[in-house]
Amino acid sequence: MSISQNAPTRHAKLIAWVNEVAQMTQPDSIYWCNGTKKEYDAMIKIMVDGGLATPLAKKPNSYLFRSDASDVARVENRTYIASKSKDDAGPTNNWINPEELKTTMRSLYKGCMKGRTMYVIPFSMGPIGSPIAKIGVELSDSPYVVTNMHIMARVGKKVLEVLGENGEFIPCLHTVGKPLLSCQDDSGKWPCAPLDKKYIAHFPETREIWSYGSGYGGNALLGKKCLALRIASVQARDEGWLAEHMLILKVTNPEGKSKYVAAAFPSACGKTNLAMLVPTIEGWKVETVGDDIAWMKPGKDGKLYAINPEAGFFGVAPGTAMDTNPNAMLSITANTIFTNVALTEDGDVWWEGIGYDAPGKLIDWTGKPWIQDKGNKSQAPSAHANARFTAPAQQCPAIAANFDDPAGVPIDAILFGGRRPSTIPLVHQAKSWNHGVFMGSIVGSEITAAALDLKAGTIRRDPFAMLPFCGYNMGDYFAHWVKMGEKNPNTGIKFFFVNWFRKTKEGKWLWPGYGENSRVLKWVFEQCEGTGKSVETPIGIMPTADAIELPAGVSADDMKELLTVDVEGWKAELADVKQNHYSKFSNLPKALAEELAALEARLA
Ligand code: O2Y
Ligand code: MN
Repeated sequence: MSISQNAPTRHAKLIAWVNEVAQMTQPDSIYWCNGTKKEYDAMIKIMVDGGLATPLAKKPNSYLFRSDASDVARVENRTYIASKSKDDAGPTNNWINPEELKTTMRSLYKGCMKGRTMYVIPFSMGPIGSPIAKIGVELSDSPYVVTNMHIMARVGKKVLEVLGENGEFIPCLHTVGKPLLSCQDDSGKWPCAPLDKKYIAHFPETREIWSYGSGYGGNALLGKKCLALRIASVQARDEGWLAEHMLILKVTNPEGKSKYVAAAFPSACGKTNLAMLVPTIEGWKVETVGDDIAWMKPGKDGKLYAINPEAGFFGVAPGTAMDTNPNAMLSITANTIFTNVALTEDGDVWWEGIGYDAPGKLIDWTGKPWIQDKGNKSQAPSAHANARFTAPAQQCPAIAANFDDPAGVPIDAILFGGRRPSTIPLVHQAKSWNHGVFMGSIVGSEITAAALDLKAGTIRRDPFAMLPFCGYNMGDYFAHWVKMGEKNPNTGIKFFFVNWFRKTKEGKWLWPGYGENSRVLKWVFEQCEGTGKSVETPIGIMPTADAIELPAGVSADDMKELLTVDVEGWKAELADVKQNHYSKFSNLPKALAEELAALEARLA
């Protein structure tokens, strides 16, 4: 099969690769995506006709999908960094020999698209043509992937124009791993391969992504975690920039002055809520630039300029409600893809934590009838814990006007955080760039259901929230951060560590979170301005007792506890960092060992 005549490009390398993959996977046809609404609608029609998508009467141009039970989340134990040397993947990644993996995967890919169409999806991560953006091309046999990529990235003809005849692109190969015999179709069932045949593979040296057997989220929408974090982190190291698992928001004070904040939180810590926060404090405004990923490059003025490489949100549905995240709820009233949520009788969606009772008889995410039984605490949820919505970022009422400015936005502050019931105060600020890098390197959180293969309820270290997403040795990644500080002394960036999840000994939340987090953002803003009320402590710079106005329900004693330096707790924390975390890295940068020693000395 030769495809050069149909290809809407003269990029010889791209055409050759598409040909080569087609020879191997043997699709019935090849379709080059152009990114139009007509194309989106045609893909949806294929899936509605095939029984894979359900139109939602209550949400215009929106559809519900139910995935297979083996295909509900990112699969970290099937995700590989296949660098030539194991050491380059480092102690925290799943390494495999690239040649061995390619041999295994090639035999799986052989004929895997039989009975299906192979879609060629040219996409840009970041505004098309931005000096910070990168181009990828995903080959996939999934129309679900095509429609989600339409929302999550910039797809189509314009991307091929920018790519020209010789432009650089990242090849991303994806299949659901379920070839169809002649005259067979999916019979309304989500196609994928069994768990032990799923592979999410990254080849950092050749900048390639190969994904097999999953049609879900981060495993299949390859522009997101695979390209924008795992491969981009390697490019960023080599090219002197940062590809980070960070939201970006714009805070504006009552006088109209704005600051840009990037923030890294492990999965399931309310990152989307913070990105779309509605402030409770008079006159302050928060706008969304991105909810998950930030690419930051040094500008001519020495500051770091960030873009959100994505064009949409792939947000967790359960827990999203008008009172927790109204902007997310308003972003998903139309033109949205829902996956693994429950369906109401009148054609709407429902999930646990949506803010109102389930209206009558539902169909749960597995396709079975479900009636809410509030008396039954062990009732299986109607929506999967990792059920998702895919919605265009432009639909968010809080989207910043410069969300897709190709030049990016200048970052003033970087926040780290995690779910930490004890020890870590509400907020503290780093004394220097390297102290900030140290803070990022020790991020830890209670884990939840976002990763299929990890036990819920325990705490894991998740440095910079990049543990599942760093495409190379994490010790080298820390060193890259240190080097970025040395090479860019004039960023002006201040680092902060926040913790919305402190509990009393009795297990009561100490801080209300959500919109009230704007009080902490206000202090961050003031610290960047040099007007905040602060005090030096052994762990860093902290707000004075009266620096942050108390929200309703938080007493002065609660605030005192939230801002206490728990010396014994910190000593235990640092002992844990040394023994169970830093000890994994034979290449830990000296600067971080020094930060740790200095903090120990200040606490002694
Ligand atoms: O489970 C998945 O495939 C998606 S995971 C995800 C999606 C959007 C934003 N962040 C994440 C994450 O795990 O960090
Ligand atoms: Mn994420």
